[in-house]
Parts: sequence; C-alpha cells; structure tokens
Amino acid sequence: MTLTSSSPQTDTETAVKRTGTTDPALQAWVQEVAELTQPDRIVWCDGSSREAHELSKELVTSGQLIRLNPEWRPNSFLARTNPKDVARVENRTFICSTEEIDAGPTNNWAEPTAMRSELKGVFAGSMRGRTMYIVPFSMGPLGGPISQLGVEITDSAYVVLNMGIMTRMGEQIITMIEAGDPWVHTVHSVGYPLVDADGVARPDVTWPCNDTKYIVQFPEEREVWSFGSGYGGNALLSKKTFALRIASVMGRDEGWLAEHMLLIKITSPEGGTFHVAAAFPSACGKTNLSMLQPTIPGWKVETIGDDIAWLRKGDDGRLWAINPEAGFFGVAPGTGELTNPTAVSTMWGNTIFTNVALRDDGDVWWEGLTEKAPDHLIDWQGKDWTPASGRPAAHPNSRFTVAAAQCPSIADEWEAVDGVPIDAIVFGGRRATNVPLVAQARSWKHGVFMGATISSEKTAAADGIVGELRRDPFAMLPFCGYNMADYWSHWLKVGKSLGTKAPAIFQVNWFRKGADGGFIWPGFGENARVLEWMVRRMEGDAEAIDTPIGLLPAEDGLNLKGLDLSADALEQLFHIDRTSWLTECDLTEEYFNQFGDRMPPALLAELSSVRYHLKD
Ligand code: GTP
Ligand code: SPV
Ligand code: MN
Repeated sequence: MTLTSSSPQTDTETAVKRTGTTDPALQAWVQEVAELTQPDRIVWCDGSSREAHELSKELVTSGQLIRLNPEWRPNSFLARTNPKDVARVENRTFICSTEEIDAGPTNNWAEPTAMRSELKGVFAGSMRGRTMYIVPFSMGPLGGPISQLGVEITDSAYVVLNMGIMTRMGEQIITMIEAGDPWVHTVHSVGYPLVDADGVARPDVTWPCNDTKYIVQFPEEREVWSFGSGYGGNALLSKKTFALRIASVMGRDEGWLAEHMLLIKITSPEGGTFHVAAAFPSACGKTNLSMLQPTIPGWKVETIGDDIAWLRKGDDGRLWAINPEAGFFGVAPGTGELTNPTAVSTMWGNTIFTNVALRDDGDVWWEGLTEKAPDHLIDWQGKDWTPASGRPAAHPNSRFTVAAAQCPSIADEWEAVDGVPIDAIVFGGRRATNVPLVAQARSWKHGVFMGATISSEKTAAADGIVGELRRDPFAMLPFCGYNMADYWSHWLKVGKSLGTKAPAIFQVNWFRKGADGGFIWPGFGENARVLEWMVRRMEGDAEAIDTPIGLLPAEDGLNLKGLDLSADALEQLFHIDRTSWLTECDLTEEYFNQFGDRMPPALLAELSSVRYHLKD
C-alpha cells in the first residue's frame, strides 16, 4: 500500500499541505490507523477556509451536499442522512474501563482488550477507496489553562467541515502537539469502504454509513473509536465522546468537571453581571436559554455556550467555566422567529443544515421556523412534501451547524482563556408533572441531589421512545464516562472544596402541563422572569418559602408584570403533590440502590430528608 498526500491545490502556490509530523507518537498513530483502515490517501487538514471551500465543493459535486441558494443563505449547505442514521446510538455506545464497576450500571461496559480486537476486525479496510483526514483541534481557546487538544482521524469530509465549525481546528494544533502538549486520540470511520478486500470497487452513496455501529470510549487511555455513523455526536468526536465522556474522566482524575451545560452571562438593570451554567437533557432547551431575549425591561442575556461546559476551581477559590466548543450543533425544529430569533439570525450563512427540508427557492425550512409552512417542500428524505402530507418535513432531530462567533448575542468573554466565574448552576428537564417552575437548593448537597434525580421525557435526540420518562442525572446519563455514583461523589467533593464560594444551585421546569395538555408556562423569552428571581436570590433580595423539595419563590416573588398568567395557572406551576412526590422518592431509592456501595451516603441522607419533610 502506498500512502500519498493530497495533490497540491491548484488555486494558489501557498497551499502546500503538510504530509506528516515530527511528533513520533502522532506520526506512528496515523501510520497505524492507516495500515488498519487502508485509505487511498491521507490528508492533513489545516483548518483554513480554503480547505473548507474545497471540501464543500467536492461534496456538492458528488451530491453529498446540496448548496443552498446563496442569495438567501450564502456558503451554506444541506445534508440528508440515511434515514437509519439520524441520532446518537446510545445502545451502541460503550465505556471500556478496565473494571466493569468503573463504568457503572448506567453505561454499556465492554472489556477493553476484547473490544480492541473486535474493533480491529471492524475497522480493517474500512477506509478502502476513501481519503483519511487528520483533523487537529483544540477544545477551548488555544493554550488556555482549561483547554485540551485532540486529533480526529476520519474518512468523512462532512465530519471535517463540521469539525471546522464546532472546534478550533488547525495547523497550529500540530505544532503544539510537536512541542509536547498532551492530546486525545479519536478515530472515526463511516464504515462504507469503496473497495472490498478483493479490490472490487463500488460507487459511493449520498450518506455512507453502516448498519452496525460502535461508539467506543477507552477512558483510561483517553481514546475514542467510532464506526458506522456520520451523524452529530456519533461522528463529531470532539463533542460528546471527548468533551463529555473522556473529559468527565479527566475531570474526575484531575479535580474538574465536564458537563452537558449551556453558559450564559446575565446583566441586571442595575448593571450587575452573573454567569450561569445550566444542564438540561438533549433537546430540552439549552440552545434556547443560551440565546434568550428577555421580555422584561432592562435585563440582558448573552451567550457563552449552548451545550458543553468545562468547570474548574480558579485561583480565587471560585468555580470558573469555559465553553470548549467553537460552534453550535443545534436542534432545528422549534427554532423560529418567535422562539429563538437569535439562533435564526446566527445562521444567516456559513451554516451546514442536516435533515431539514428544502424550499423551492433553494433555502431551508423546518417545523416552527415560520408559523405557516410553505405550500411545497422537499422533505428531509428528498421526497415531495405539502402541508397535507401528514408527516414532518424536517426530521425532529434535524440540526444546524454554525460558528458561535456568528451569534449576535455572543458575550465578549466567550473566548476568555480562564473562562467566567460561575454564580449559579441550574438543572432542568421536561416534566409534565411534579417539578415546579423553579426551586432553589438548600445547600450544595441538596443541589447535587436535585441534579442526580433529574428525570425527563425522552426527545428525538437519542434512540428510544419519544415522551417516555427516564432518569437523566445531571443531563449526563448518555455522557458520563464513568460510574455515575462516583460522578456524584466527585460533585460533592468539588462542592466541599469550593466551600462558601460554591455557586447557588437551582432546578427549573418550563414544561409543566395543564389539564388541557398544553404547557402552562409560556417559556422562551419569558424564562427571563425565572432568571430574575435567581439573581434576586443571589443578591439576597428575594424571599423564599422552604418546602420539602426546595426553596420556592414567596408569594408575588416572581415578577409576572405584563404576563397574562392566571392565579390558577401560577398555583399549578408550583403545586407540590405530596403523594406523587413520595412515589417519586420510592423510585429514587430504587434507582440509587443499583449503585450499591458506590452510592455516596450524602445523597441517601438528602433523600431521607426530603421524605421526612414530605411526610411532616
Ligand atoms: P441538545 O443540543 O440536543 O443537547 O439540546 P438543547 O438542550 O440545546 O435543545 P434546544 O435548545 O435546541 O431545545 C429544543 C426544543 O426545546 C425545541 O423543541 C424548543 O421548542 C423547546 N424549548 C426550548 N425552550 C423552551 C421553553 O422555554 N418552553 C417550551 N415549551 N419549549 C422550549
Ligand atoms: C445531544 O444529543 O445532546 C446533542 C446532539 O447535543 S449530538 O451532538 O448529536 O449528541
Ligand atoms: Mn447536547
């Protein structure tokens, strides 16, 4: 086998690409993966816009991307996936720690040596006939104290383009690796070789993938292998596999936190600034809250991140956080002028859309973008669609990939190398019943209990039955790279070390439903009223009522000025049904019991305390 670098680009003489690296470990690893997967070519990506331009041109020519009408959406593209490759595959996600107990009962564990040999078979020849791209990237600002480097090897040009938006990808990373910086190894193949073992070629397809999928984390080796999917978190290995699963283990070992959290900066009418990190399960409103436009006068919310936060104790003893990503991979449906105008303006151009519908004028559409659907569309599967078709035009988990820098509400500090100091942590989920609009934790321990007991109705962002209630502690169920009970212990430890400088903790629920089945709370921009209450609590200016499940706003404590919300609706938003809460406690006990002696006693004590107050 001969491995050649990409042919020098013809449009300029300066476009000489590197063909290797002086870093022996990186060079050997690339060589080893190439020998296993047998690509036709190896391309070292430099992260330049020229490179992205060339790749998108190639994908348009091959029919794997559709160029949108540049008048409406310059430099933007639509990808349609295979209908069997539309979300993360949690049942094919493996944590390969040496000991099964270190993966814990909520993860799929696989024995690392056996998994490595299984992967060898799966990846053997998987890139035949394809180009193998070497994608170097930084999570967080280059060289920042909380930042980390990674390299993704992939045979998907679509992945390269998305990685160029989602991470700080570029040539400089290789230089940093050559200078000795540590980095995380990630390998990805769509699993659709174009030449078989006998040398027989087959044509490529619009969305190459494989029915058999593997998303494999080796947490102790800080290594990821992903096979068979080109979609989102399965394939953009910077995101869930590295920045959450691997990074959570790095955080456990090094004393920091990798979380499924948005980051915002709130400015009050008096000019006070507050930074908030909030964890909600997939497709439960992180992007929306991160770009919130307050309906109440004088308040401002600015965006720092919409999906992932890395948090670390700073020299001042407070908790500081960065958004390790550089872009948004946001849920399209439900994102519209009324619900999230900021997201809509962010994607004015330079955006990759995946599985949305195509308008006749060459622009895109999805449910919720505009109130009225166009009369005719091509749906996400490439079929004719009209409002009478009786099926969604865009897939419920269709997404946009766009640079955070294009977001009009991005905060100046979003690229600060040290991050921002965190004043409050918020946990939320989709709960039609029980959980009130907002509650404050009585203590850090109680807050960890709140996070550990998040349940949420399932969304289309993962495989499974949409709407089914499932436990999703800290919104990390699919993303924690180690034993969830150890993760809770780690949170308790971090809180202890922060002491009185620890952020306040709150729980919210925008999704409580009334008797008519509709949401009681208007949500979106009106959520600023809840943020206002949190800020007033942090300033010591708002009263709270102590209830068995936490501190709730005192009567008239929530600013409802100008909002058409009946007294009855307000009552329902905060109603605590003791019977169903006690049932919930029983389920929590059952849930906690599966963690055996890894279960931190402090959380069992919190459960007892909540029960005691409910029965009181
Ligand atoms: P991932 O990217 O999958 O991690 O999800 P996310 O949490 O960023 O999801 P996103 O913000 O894109 O949430 C999408 C869904 O939440 C859409 O269907 C929105 O309409 C809905 N949503 C967001 N905020 C609110 C709210 O305040 N009220 C209601 N009712 N729905 C909301
Ligand atoms: C999520 O599912 O939480 C996402 C989308 O943010 S993906 O990157 O596909 O995991
Ligand atoms: Mn997410």
